[in-house]
Amino acid sequence: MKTKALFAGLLLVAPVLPILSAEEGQPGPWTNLVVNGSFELPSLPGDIVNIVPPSELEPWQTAESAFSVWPSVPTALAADGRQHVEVVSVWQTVPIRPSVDYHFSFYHSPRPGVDSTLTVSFNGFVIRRFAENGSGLTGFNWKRYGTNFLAPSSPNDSLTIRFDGIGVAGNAHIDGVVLERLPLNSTIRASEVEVCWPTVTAT
Ligand SMILES: [Ca+2]
Repeated sequence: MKTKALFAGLLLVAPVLPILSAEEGQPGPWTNLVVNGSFELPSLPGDIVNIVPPSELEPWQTAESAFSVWPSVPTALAADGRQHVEVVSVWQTVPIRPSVDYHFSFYHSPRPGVDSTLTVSFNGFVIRRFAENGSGLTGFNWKRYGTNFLAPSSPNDSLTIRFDGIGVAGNAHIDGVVLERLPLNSTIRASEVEVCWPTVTAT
């Protein structure tokens, strides 16, 4: 209980504590390093599923010939904004710095009526696999996954975040992909952050 109180106090005073300043040319903490993480660009008209050439969603990439961008409609809302994507293969490479703490999160949902699997990997290593069973769903059932991690100390200045989906008649959907540098000094490690950080979930 004392431990909880300590962390709660840390959160309350965090905004006035000195934090690491952004280094020259580096984005500050809480800047989303993922470009177009909510798939809101390009802004697509109407309430139909849009088949979009990969070049229009760069720097997102896919092994497919197009992205499938879904609109938010009253019966099937997006998790963030008004657009989200169905995953066959979707990835983006972002710059990171070694030995720095980051927070990664995204929303995911089965496609209604479809049973599928969603795999998430960092630089080719699978960090999580989700069973996405949309049987019985008439709309999206969004869940948020979040985790903190310490970037490796070895020289590695980029991180490829990749989503892969497998489904018979469609695949899982993602939205609101975020990678942020945590505004903490190096004496606080990920295990402590995970206890006190209010937005970390594992669903
Ligand atoms: Ca969105």
